[in-house]
Amino acid sequence: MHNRHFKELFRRYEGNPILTAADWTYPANTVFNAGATRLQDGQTLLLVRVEDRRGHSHLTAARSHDGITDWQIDSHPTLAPDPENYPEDAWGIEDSRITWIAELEQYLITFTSYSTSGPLVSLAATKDFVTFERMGVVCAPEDKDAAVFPRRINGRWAIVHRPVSGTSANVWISYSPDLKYWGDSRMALEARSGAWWDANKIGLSPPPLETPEGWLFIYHGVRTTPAGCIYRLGLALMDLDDPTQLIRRGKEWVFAPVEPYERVGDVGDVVFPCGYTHDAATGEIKMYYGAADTSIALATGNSNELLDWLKENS
Ligand code: BMA
Repeated sequence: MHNRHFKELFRRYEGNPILTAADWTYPANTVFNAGATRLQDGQTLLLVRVEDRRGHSHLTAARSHDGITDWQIDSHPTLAPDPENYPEDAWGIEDSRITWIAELEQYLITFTSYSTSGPLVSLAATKDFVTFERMGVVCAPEDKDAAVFPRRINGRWAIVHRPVSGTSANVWISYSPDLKYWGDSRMALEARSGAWWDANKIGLSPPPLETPEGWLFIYHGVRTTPAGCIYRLGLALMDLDDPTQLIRRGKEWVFAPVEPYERVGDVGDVVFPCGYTHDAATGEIKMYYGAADTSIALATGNSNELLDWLKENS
């Protein structure tokens, strides 16, 4: 259902959803909210959140040559909760975000560990998505929606995250000299209030995208309605040298649950991307999003168009 009065910044793949639990190599309730990256061999890798019938999640890799079809799915959990060594994994691990760190020649993966004290942010490193080095808890509960920036900013590593305090949940940035000790935390993007689509609760969706004009944030806003929550996506542009400084923020959402597979599922009315692949030459973004906490769908956009839209709509 397309509304001709609005410019469509993300075009849905006609074969959506691209992955469901029925595609899985072992029993799963749902597959959704996948981190994404393009591997050195050109394949697209999704690190998929797989929820089992206990309600606990783990992460499993799926690889594809075109990033759309013919996914090769690992036959077992690729990164499983490890509550014996990491008690914060007690109720599973969820919602990975993947950042390629050229300086370290490895990927850093943030994910939610669902601890008995609430969700928190864990960090892991990998070179091949086969073996992983767990780097512990980087943000205490309640915190999630985290991603590491792809390079140091003024000599320090930086992470976006979303702490929750009372009824307010805003996007923060913290810094680290060594990827272990994090601090100098500041709020970067504040939820709006009242009737706004992004009132009270927002969070980063995929990792920040570096553009010549600033760090592009695709973030989700959660609107609470008498019928439940609606998860939609908006855009913000942050300063390259100081990503806590907002340059532009879109007024309207740019992507929202519309199609049946986005509106109906275990949690209806949710579009929730945790990753994309970006072609620097053309600007093409393939955005992978969880649909209704049930399946994985694909929508395509262009970073230049997103930046142009922000100029006219912020
Ligand atoms: C958020 C996250 C996501 C989930 C969404 C909708 O808080 O936990 O994993 O997709 O809620 O249920």
